[in-house]
Amino acid sequence: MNHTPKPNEPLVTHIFTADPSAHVFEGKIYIYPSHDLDHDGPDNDNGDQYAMEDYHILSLDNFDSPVVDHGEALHLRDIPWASKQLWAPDAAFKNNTYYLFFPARDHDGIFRIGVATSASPSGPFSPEPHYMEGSFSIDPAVFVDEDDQAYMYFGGLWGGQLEKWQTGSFVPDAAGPDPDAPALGPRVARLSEDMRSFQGEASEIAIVDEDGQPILAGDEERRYFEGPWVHKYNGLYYLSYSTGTTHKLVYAVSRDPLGPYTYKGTILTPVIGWTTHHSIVEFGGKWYLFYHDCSLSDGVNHKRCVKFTELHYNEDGTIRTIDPYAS
Ligand code: FUB
Repeated sequence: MNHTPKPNEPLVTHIFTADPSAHVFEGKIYIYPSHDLDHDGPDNDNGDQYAMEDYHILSLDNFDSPVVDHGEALHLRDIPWASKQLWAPDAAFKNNTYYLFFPARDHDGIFRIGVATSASPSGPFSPEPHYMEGSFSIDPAVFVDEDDQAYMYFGGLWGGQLEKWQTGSFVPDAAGPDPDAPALGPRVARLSEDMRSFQGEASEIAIVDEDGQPILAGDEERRYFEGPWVHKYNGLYYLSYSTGTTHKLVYAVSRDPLGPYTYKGTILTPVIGWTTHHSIVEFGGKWYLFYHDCSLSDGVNHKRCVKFTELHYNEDGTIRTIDPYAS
């Protein structure tokens, strides 16, 4: 079951995995993925097919060592506020504690974001009894800056419900902006020192083109859909994300973690399957992209597999586009 991983091949094959958030903790690579379930239920734009119930954490001592599956780290049954759909998680380390951030639907069917803690990066994680106040939608990604300030980026359209929060409250029937209006941006919140709550309300991030004009909702090649990730390279903040309907991973850069971010280009061309979701991490002086596709299930959207590949910067700080199937 445990083998040495190869670039652009499934990291593990004994379970379906997706949405990898990779971090270097204690000198090893830890991957916090979704754990996709093998079922024949409905597949729709609301994301009902993503019916996940637990998390397994994976680790690698380095890229020449076997992948370890640390087993169940957190289960839906142990999260009092959550009813279903444990979607894309992320993890962070601060205060000598490991934090696992995760979205799930609450008992009213509304996506919220919760936090669980552990003394070990591999868990098991103990959830807080309530979701984080002021949280909504999906796909939390937590970035801890060099000054130790932590930020949570989050939000996703369609099944992720971001459109429904445009007024600041949940409006069940709300649609997205018109195609010629600015696209909805991901949300960002500063996290409190104990990492369990937002410091103030979340704000919307602006993503603009090279002329400073907002990326429009109809610009599906570039507009934000879901799966944010922020990393820092040469003093610049890189916000990368999925374009959803056009199935790309793209990025924008800023000198401020809160934005505005200027759109730059494509990181990953479309993969097999509808969703595309990723993280970027530095290990041993090289940069890596972790992503998923549906190759392990021959293209079933909710049976995905995590992969990795090296990521390269050009001298001007732009990222070279990756075709995951180029030979
Ligand atoms: O895994 C469920 C959802 O699919 C994630 O939250 C999205 O980012 C997409 O990958």
